[in-house]
Amino acid sequence: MPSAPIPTAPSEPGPVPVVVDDRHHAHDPAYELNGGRVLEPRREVAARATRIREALVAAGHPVLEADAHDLAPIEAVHDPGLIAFLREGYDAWRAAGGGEVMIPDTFRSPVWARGGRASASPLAAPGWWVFDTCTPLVAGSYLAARAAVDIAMTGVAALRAGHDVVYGLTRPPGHHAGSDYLGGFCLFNHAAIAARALAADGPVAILDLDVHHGNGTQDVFWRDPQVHYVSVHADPDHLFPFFSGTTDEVGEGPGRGANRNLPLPHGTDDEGWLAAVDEAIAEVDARGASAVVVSLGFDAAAADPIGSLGVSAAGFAAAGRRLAQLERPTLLLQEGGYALEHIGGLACDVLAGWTGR
Ligand code: Q9C
Ligand code: ZN
Repeated sequence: MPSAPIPTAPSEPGPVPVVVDDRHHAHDPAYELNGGRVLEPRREVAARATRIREALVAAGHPVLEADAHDLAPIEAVHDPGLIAFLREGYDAWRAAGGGEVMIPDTFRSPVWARGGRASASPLAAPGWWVFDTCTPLVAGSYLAARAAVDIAMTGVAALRAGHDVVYGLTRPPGHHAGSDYLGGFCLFNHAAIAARALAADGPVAILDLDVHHGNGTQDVFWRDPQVHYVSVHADPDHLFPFFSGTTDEVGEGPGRGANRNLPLPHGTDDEGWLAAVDEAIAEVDARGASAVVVSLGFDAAAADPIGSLGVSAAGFAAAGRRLAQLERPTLLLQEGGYALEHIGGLACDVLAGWTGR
C-alpha cells in the first residue's frame, strides 16, 4: 500500500468570525399559507439560526455580536414606503381588525390599470408590499429585520478592518426582497444592503448559492454596473420564485451584462452544481470585484425539504474551497436552508472548505 502523502506545510488557517444577533427570535409567525394549505409550523424558524450557531461554535469559530446601525444603509436600497410598512404596518393592521399573523388577502397586480391605486386601508398594505403568502409578519418582524441588517453591516465593518472572510448568521433571509417589495421569507435584503455599502470602496460581486433565484437582489442591481449579481439556482420552471431566474435576464441600461443567472435542472447533484459554481466564480473573478458577498443558502442540499437539487456535504465543502480561491474579501450571509438536522454541519463544511481543514 502506498503511504499517505505528506501534507504540504499547513498555514494553520484561522477560525472565521460568526456575527450574530438574538433579536431574530422576535420574528416567529405561527404559520404561513403555502400551496393552498396552512403550514404550521413554518419552515423558516428561529431554530435554523440556533442550529447553525451551535455547530459553528462547536467547530471553534468565535461569535461576534452585531453592532447597531442607523437606517442609512437600508434607505440606500429600500423604498421609504416599504421601511415604514415594516415598522408601522403591523400595528395599523391590528388596529384595523387584522388577524394576529399579517398575511395579505388582496394583492396589487400589474393587470390593473396603472398597477392599481394605493389604498389608505391598513388592511390593504400587506397586499401592496408583500408578494406572497409565505411571508407572514408579526409584531417583532421589524426588529428582526433590523437585526439581520445590523449583522450584515457588522460583517462589512469586519471586512474593512482586514478580515478576509466573515460569516453573518442573518435570519430571516433577504434575497427575495426588492427595493419596494418583500416575500419568500425575506424582509430587508441584507446582502443587497451590504453590497451597496461595499460598492462605495470598489466594484462588488454577489454570488448567490441559495437554491432559489434571488429575484430581489437581481432587481435592486438590475441597472447598476457597480454590483455584479451571479446566481446558481434551481430552474424557476419547477421552483419558487417561478417568475424570474432565466439566462436571458442580464440587466438593463448601464447594468446590462452585470447580471448572470445559472439555472439548473431538477435533481442536479454535486457535479453539475459545482460546475455552475465554478462558472459563477470565474465570472466574478473576470469582472474584477474588490469584495464578494455570498448569499449562502443550504437549501440546494439533497436533504432540504423544499429544495430540488441534490448537493452533498462534500459539495458544500468544495464550494467553500473554491470561494477561498477567489482571494477576495468575502462576506458570507445566511439565506435559506431548512433541513434542521443538516444545516449546522453544512455551515461547518463550507468554512472547513474555505480554511482548508
Ligand atoms: N409552494 C428562501 O429560501 N415558498 N426562501 C414557496 C411554493 C417560499 C424560500 C412555496 C419559499 C421561499 C430564502
Ligand atoms: Zn432558498
